[in-house]
Amino acid sequence: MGAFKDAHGGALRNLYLDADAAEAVKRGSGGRKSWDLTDRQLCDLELLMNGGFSPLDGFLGRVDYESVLTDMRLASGVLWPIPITLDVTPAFADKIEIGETIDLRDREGVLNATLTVTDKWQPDKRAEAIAVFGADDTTHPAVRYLHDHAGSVYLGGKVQGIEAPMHYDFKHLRDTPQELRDRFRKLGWRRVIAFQTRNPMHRAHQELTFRAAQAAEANLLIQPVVGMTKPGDVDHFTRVRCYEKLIGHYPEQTTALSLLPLAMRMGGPREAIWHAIIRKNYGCTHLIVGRDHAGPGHDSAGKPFYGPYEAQELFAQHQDELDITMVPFPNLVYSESRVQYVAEDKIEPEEKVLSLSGTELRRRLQEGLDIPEWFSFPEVVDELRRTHPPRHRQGFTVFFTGLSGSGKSTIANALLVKLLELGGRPVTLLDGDHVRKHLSSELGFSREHRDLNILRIGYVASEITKNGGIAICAPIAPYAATRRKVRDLIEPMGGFLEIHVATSLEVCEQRDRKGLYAKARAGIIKEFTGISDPYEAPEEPEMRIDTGELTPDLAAHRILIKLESLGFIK
Ligand code: PPS
Repeated sequence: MGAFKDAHGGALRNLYLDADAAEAVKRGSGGRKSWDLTDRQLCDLELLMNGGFSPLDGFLGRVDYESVLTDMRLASGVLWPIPITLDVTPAFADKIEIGETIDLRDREGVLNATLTVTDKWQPDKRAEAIAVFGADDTTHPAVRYLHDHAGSVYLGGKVQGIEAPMHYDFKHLRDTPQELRDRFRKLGWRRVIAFQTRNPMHRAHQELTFRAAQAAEANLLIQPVVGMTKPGDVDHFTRVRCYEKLIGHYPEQTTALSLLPLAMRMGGPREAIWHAIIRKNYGCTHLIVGRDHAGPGHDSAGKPFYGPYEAQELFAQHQDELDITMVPFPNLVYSESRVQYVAEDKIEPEEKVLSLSGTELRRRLQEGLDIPEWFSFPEVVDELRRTHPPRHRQGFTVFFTGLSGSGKSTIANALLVKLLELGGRPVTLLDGDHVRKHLSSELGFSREHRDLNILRIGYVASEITKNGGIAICAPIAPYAATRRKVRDLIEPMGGFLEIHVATSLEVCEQRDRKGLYAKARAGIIKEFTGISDPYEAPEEPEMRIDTGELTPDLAAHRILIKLESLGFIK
């Protein structure tokens, strides 16, 4: 076979020490430095230790790293497309000597592994992004991760496994490569075709996988990624419940479901080859590669990062070297006249095709609208509806911003009462003054402290929103960037409405209900918003309220109408 098999005979790595040796390493950890693994590093470590990343036996050293970037191969010549690196902070790296062994721990402090450091270097992240992902464009999630989250120094070296990362969920669906290989052997499955997915599976996916398995005369392994996928994807808990429902739609005893704790990079063609090597390690003989495999979507110019069949093409070029066979698959679309799914390229010019985009599916879920049976199985849709209730049952946050004395609190209170009158969801008011008393009493009004204050409010509001409640926030929140962070925190959890109470400084100062403006002018209160501290007015709030024109009652009423039009109240 090809170089991959020659290099290590197709054998699985198992980096775990036996129980006694692991115990001894744990006891000796007193003098060693310790690195707290990020979520992504923990995913990578799990697959290094259990052999999912065979033939790797640790985090890449510099020579291997550079060779992976330029040639898609380890220095030994073995095909390996994605750099598996341990990124750390410069402060941590400075303390580490080459040859030193360090502990690798999860966020609870559990000792998962040790790393004997052979390499330490500062990577050229731009070069890495271009070599691996094709562009240094932070619209690509892995490029964004590389620049915004990954540490600036890489450590390389061999790993010794002490303890596998703990998973409390779906234990019955988690297998190591060795366990899956053993299961296939026990079941007599000699040909196994793997299907990789990070999305809920609908009828088209079921058809595609079933037909691919038939064509390859193989049993089917559905192996969804549950480590890290593309930000914004449906959470894995919901997806796995959907897959469990779907599995009943295959002929009995032909199909297995097993979860893969992989941290995807959305690296398209390179990622397809990586997925193949991993699936081979898990005992599969075939891998389905569809349209736009592991695609990250569009770049900052609005163009797709990779061509639709680029992953299939790169795979085909390396097929001889890979001890697993690609089963390329075109997109399937639903033909109304044939009442079945048909390969996209087999559709006649006049044939009517039904389709439902991801955006349309989300809209229908949000609005509680029908999702047709040709598109998905009713049990799968029910499962999706449980975690994606229609908007009128989701939580939301109304975030007021405006100068001191602009009328935020008065309108917020009016809105609170009107929402309580409507009933159905708990409502919490996080007013500026109240928060400063109960949540942020130690904070002042420097930019740093204001940001902390607003992020705390954002955090509490996001929890309320996530749990289906209503949060009304009414701080000054003078900085646009901080408000943006709060929006980013809350929007994935439910609704977010920014409301600018746009009362002018002159009017606020004229009213001066608390006498604060007079004190600010006299220099008694420092850093006072509007007088001696900036206020950045929102450019595109969901609503702007001019309290010169509207009474608080009417303002609150207008907000209710807005909420109704968005579907958040019925
Ligand atoms: S911030 O910037 O969002 O953290 O401010 P916030 O938490 O909303 O607090 C604003 C209330 O604190 C009083 N106060 C000040 N405001 C602005 N600047 C300075 N220096 C200041 N010192 C005290 C003021 O009463 C604000 O209440 P509201 O309800 O906005 O009038």
